[in-house]
Amino acid sequence: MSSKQDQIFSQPQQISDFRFDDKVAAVFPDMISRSIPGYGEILATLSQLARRFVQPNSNVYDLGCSLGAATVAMRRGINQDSVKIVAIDNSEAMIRRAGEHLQAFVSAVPVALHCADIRQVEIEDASMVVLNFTMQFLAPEDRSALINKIYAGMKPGGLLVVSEKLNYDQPRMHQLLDDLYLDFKRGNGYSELEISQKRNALENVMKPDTLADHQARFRAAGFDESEVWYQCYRFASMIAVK
Ligand code: GEK
Repeated sequence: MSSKQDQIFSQPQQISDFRFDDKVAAVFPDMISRSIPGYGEILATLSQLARRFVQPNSNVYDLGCSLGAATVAMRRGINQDSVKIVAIDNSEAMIRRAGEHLQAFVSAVPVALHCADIRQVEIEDASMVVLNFTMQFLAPEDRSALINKIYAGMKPGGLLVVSEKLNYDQPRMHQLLDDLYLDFKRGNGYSELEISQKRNALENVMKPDTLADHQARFRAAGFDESEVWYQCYRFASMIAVK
């Protein structure tokens, strides 16, 4: 997916809370691939996981789909009949552009795109559910209810994938992993001004949990098995099976 270069925070500006508006949607593929280590590998692995876990006559959910990159990846891996992907985002700008992106790829698997809040949608007959860097944007007090609802709407053997930025309890480890991450952003061409202005814009909007928080939430919802399958610096992708 090609897109314009992300220069949103390149000039000094009055910083307000980060929003997934039209300006962000227009540069999103560039922004996310330069900001999340392993983003491409994570998408490629979603294809492989979809091939292994998606069941016939089931639904697949991409929650907080942005432009639909995870949907495109999963669609590529699905080899079962009567599967529908439901892709949801509450940013109107993202959903509009996601529709255009999805049309660029041929597939027999239908996709229903909805502009909605993932806290409000029903999850039914799901064999795979993906939250690829979405949960960190929900109010922390709403996260358990979402995972509980997903568990209840999943078929036995269904797979949940949750990718997130993490916090660490040990201050020195947190600082080191954060420093390594900032070097990754510098290496991808972001200036000190861009890095610090984006950080300020995200401060009230993105609230990472620790790995232990995520694991406890999975367990409390009923997932007996969960594991981290990918981690780089402060970014991880976790899987849980019902
Ligand atoms: C990808 N998964 O490319 N309801 C619906 N959508 C929401 C909500 C909510 N309550 N809160 C935030 N979002 C994508 C990347 S981006 C990650 C996901 C990032 C949406 C928000 O509008 C945005 O599109 C997305 O979650 C997070 O694999 O930008 O770091």
